Amino acid sequence: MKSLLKSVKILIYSVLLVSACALTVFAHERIDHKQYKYHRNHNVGQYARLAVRKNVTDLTSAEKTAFVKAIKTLKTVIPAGSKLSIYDQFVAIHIGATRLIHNHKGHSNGSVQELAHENAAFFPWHREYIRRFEQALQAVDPTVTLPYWDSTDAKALDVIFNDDFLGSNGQGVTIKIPNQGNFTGGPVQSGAFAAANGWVMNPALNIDPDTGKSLGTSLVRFLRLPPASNYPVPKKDVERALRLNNYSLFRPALEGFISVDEQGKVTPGGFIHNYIHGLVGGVQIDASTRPVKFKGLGTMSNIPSSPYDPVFWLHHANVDRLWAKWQENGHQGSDFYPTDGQPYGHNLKDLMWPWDGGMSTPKATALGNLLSLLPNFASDDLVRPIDVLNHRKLGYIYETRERKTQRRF
Ligand SMILES: [Cu+2]
Repeated sequence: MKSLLKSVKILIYSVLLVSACALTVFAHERIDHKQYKYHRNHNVGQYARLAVRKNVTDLTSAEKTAFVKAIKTLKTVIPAGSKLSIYDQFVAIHIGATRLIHNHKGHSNGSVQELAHENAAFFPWHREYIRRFEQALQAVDPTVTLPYWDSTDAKALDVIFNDDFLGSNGQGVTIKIPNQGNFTGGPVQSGAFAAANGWVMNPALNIDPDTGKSLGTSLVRFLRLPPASNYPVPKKDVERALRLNNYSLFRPALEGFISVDEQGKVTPGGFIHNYIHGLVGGVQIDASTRPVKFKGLGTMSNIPSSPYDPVFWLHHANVDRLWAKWQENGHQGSDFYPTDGQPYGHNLKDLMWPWDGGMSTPKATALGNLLSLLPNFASDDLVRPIDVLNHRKLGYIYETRERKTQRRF
């Protein structure tokens, strides 16, 4: 397998988010950055190799340690000229993608609200976003790749939420749920992502999307708080979504706004991707309102700032893996992505903010001017959904159970 991979000439695209300034910051850490200066559609010859994303339950303890260490390095390294660490810059980008866009040059449809969720670009935007994060991790430690959290895997929950990896449930807050009992959550207080161990969030980037107010500086989890208490996600739910042939049904089914049964009947709700955000962060239902209101309690369930919980990357690697699986299973290429009819940024050949050459700018948040916190993107750093349809061209693959077995022979 390895020699096969070596012999394959790979077109690797992508430009490191980490700016030249950030690279000088890293220089003293004896990292060869030349290796990571990939350029879109250039054959990078001897440096070409595919990153292999593994199931989190297959990571060795050394791999877990290296992943956590690389994340924590990104959390502390502040590129020259920036107010934020590289990690916090990534959070700011995610928030930017969820904010109202104005200054939308040359497009009448300037009222786009969401560039990364609730519409077609959900998959391509996050594919590009987490790949850049993975490359930032690799600039710290070239051996690190993003693990994925297969949420149908019963074992994964205990592997992830453990003090030897991403830390456990939050503590200190008790929530009484009528007829169901008392449940605990709150700030994470042990492991590498506890505030006491240096995981302190920027309060201006940890925002309640409903009120615009800050949610503070601590990573907060309410693991398995009802109603998002069932784990694992039923395999048949994911398989049913993967059988949908139409992107405009497959996307909302996997993102988790609807479920579609065998007869094609659509039921709204919170499933697969959305459900897992709630299972980690905790959601409460206000049944007194119509429509029923969901209130996110923890970091993962407040979508704009959710990358502050490091499990975000594992969850979205899995979402991306499932999209890749759907694509490889007869839904490949631009025939299976909407060409037009979507809000700007979501069509096949629309540029996706922030890789749009400065065409759009995010609205300020209630807590300040987000623009001043974002990294600079080069005017030729442009990405459209069509550019990311084939994940192998971005330089990575997923290790599946089947591939693992093949390797043994
Ligand atoms: Cu997102």
